[in-house]
Amino acid sequence: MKEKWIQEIKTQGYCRIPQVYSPEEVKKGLEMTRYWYEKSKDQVSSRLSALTKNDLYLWNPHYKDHFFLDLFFRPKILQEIMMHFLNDQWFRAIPADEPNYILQNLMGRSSDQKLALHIDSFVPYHSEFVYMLQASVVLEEQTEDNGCTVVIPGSHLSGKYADQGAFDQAVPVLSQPGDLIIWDSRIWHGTLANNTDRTRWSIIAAFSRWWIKQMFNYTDNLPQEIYDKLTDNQKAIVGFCSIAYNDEQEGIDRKRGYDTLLQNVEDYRYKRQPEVV
Ligand SMILES: O=C(O)CCC(=O)C(=O)O
Ligand SMILES: [Fe+2]
Repeated sequence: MKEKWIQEIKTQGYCRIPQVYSPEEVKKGLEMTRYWYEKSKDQVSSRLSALTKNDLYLWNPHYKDHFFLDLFFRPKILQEIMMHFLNDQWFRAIPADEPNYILQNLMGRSSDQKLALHIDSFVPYHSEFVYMLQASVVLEEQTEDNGCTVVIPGSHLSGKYADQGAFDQAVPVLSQPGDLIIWDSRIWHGTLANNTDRTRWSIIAAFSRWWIKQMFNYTDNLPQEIYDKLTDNQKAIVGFCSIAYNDEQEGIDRKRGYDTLLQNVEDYRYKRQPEVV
C-alpha cells in the first residue's frame, strides 16, 4: 500500500491517506490542541514570518505533551514513507531499517485568512532527491469554506518559487478528521480563507534529512519528562543523533549513534570551562 502513496508524492507532490487515526485519537488531539492553544497563545514572540501572522498557531506542541510527537511516531505508514524519501543511506551509525531523518518543526494550525502559495523547502529545485516533507494530521474536517489546504499538483518539480498567479488553479485538499496529508515541501501550497466561525485544526510536522538546521533548538530545550518517554530512535528523530559537536576533541562525524545519547537534556548544553589566563 505504501507504494501507492510514495508514487503519488513523487508525481503529484502530495497524497491524502484516509483514516490513519481513530476517532478517539482525533478527539484527544483536538481537546489537547484547544487546551494548549488557549494556554500558550499569548506567549508567542512578535518575531514571526510574514506568512504566519494571521492564523491560529500552536507552536511546539511537543514541548507541552508527548502525545503530539506520538501522533507522528505511531503510524507505520508515515514512518515508511518518510524513510523512503528522507533516510540517508550513509548514516551508518543508525541501523539501516530505522529512521535517520529528523523533525524540522511541529505545530498546530487553523486557517483564518487565505494563506498565499509558498514552498517550505527554502529553495526550489528539480530532482528525485527530496529533503523535506510535511505531514498534516487532520483533526477537523477541511472544506473550501473553512480554509482547507490547497496545492498545485506537480509544482514540486517546477524548479521555481511559487507563482501567486497560479492560486486560481490550486486544488483544494478536502479531508476528514483522522486523515493524514503528506506533501513534498517544494510543492506550491497555501490555504483558502476560513469563512466560517469555526476552527479547522490540524497538527503539522515537517521532517527533513538529518543535516538540515531545525526550526527550534529542540536538543537543548525538550522537557526532560518528554525526553524520558522517547526510544533511542525517537530521540534521533528529534535531533539528538545529529547535533554538531562543540569541537574536534569531542567528536567530528555528526552522524552519531545511539551510544552518544545522554541521560539528561541539560547534559547536551555544553559548558565550556573559562580559560584561566
Ligand atoms: O495549514 C495548512 O494546511 C498549510 C499550512 C502551511 O502551509 C504551513 O504552515 O507552512
Ligand atoms: Fe507551508
